[in-house]
Amino acid sequence: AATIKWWQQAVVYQVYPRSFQDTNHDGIGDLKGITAHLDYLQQLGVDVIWLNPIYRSPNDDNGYDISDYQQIAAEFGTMADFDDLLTAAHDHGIKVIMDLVVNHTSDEHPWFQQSRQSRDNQYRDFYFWRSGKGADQPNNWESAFGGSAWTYDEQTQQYYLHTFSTKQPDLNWENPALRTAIYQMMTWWLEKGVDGFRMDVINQISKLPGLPDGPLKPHSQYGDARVTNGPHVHEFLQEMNRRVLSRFDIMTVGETHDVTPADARKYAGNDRHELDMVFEFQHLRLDNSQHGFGKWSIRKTPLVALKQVINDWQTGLAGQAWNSLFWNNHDTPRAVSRFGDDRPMYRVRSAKMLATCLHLLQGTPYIYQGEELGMTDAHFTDLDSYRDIETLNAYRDLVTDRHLLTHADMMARLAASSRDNSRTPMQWNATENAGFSDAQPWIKVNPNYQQINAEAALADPDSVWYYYQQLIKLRHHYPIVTLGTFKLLLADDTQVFMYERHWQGQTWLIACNFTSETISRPLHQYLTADAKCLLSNYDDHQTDTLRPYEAWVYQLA
Ligand code: ISL
Ligand code: CA
Repeated sequence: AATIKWWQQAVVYQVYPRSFQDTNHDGIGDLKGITAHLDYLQQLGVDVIWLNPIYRSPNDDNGYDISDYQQIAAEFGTMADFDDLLTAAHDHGIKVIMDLVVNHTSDEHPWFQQSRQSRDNQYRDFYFWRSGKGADQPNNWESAFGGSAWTYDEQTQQYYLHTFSTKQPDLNWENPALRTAIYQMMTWWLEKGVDGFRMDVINQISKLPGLPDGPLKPHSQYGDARVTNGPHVHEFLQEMNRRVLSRFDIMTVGETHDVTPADARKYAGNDRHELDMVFEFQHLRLDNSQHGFGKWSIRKTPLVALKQVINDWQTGLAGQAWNSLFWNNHDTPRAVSRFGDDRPMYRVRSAKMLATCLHLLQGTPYIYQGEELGMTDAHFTDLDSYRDIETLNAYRDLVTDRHLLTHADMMARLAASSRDNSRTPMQWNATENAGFSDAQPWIKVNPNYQQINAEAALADPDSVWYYYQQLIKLRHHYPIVTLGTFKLLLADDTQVFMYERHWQGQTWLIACNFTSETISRPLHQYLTADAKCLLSNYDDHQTDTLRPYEAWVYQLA
């Protein structure tokens, strides 16, 4: 029998520190604020927290531009605060994984400061420096956040590569000295006792030698090895595993934005000695990939396509690699607003339905802070409310500079897709600023905090919160949730997501109505006479009728 690895049975809770809890009255969440809520997380039942970057950073991209990997950002606290958090988390039975951002640093990192000094500086080759082609940049690549992926530096009269903002120069992993420096830094954190890493855009660390021209955005063209899933990426990860990861009992999850199940079997295959699992984004791209403005195009995710993608991943990794499961994170809209229905009459019901659907798949589920409350998108209506560099750059590009969209049109698109939708402060209670801070928060609190907050959720046995607690308990109690194989049913049904799990002669049946309609299906034929309902978001059950956003889980045998 397969032994279960701890991270296969774990539920991870993602903390976005900037928006979790402020304790020192500056409107910015901090490490002490996370420590203060460990009881809450323990009560919810999560096993691991993943912290978004907390390192020293000029915050051009909210901490994804790191200027010192071994210092804590001053606004988040001190290294002593971090040590306290780690110890307290472990005392609560909660592990802590860190965000590892090693595709790029900040341009204020000492390595880059050195690198830009002269063409023969010993750190020059830590980054990609190239001469222009005549008056042009070295190649035609565009940055993920708009504009050229190259910035000219007067000092040495060459360009440096940045696949994200100008303040995020890409590191050159071809250089063994760079790799060793990264491994030393990782080892330092692991020796401190952290329990693993979430690796930012880790499938971008190998660039195609020669950095050739091609489609403008090499990082968002699937299969384009100029930047993504490049020729040496597996070699680098196997080396990292050998020199660092394999020496510790940790979990690793790679953020890999353009991968298929076949790619994932390489990054996270059982016998590959690379990573434990990856985040894939195919299921989050179904509502925008077909249209002219990329992520700024809005449509409802078609359920049949969503089921097909999830089926591909569930079956494609079974027995060979391991899935991560998530509906949302700090880069996406919130699950209930995007895949469910955030209107008051359906919010709770649809949030529970989505949780049911996701948590009973095979893989490790990730809960993004506030998801357990059914928090909704910010739906900001004025540009001043936005903070995110991607959002502000896109507005400037599409509205101000190129006049491709009107202000009103763009505001509607931002309200649907901006990364700030999920970055508003955690809603703890109904007091001012949702109990997040007694100073003005760095980004506006969602005004619905009066109704949607942790205190209210904990006082209501029917809340989304208690439903998540039950799902986590199911996972911890029944091995079938971790080990069972997945079988999709009703693949062509446009309204119902239904699947079975099978393990050692046992079968579970999970049914979810993704719509606000009451629908009839002859579901009794899938159930046995003695089937037992383990969980549902309605109190009573009529098996051939699914009410709006109804979800249930039956144990058949
Ligand atoms: O956010 C996105 C688009 O809206 C994604 O394409 C995102 O840029 C990509 O998944 C990489 O994200 C990660 O690295 C970025 C950082 O801005 C994101 O917050 C991080 O999750 C650069 O470090
Ligand atoms: Ca603070």
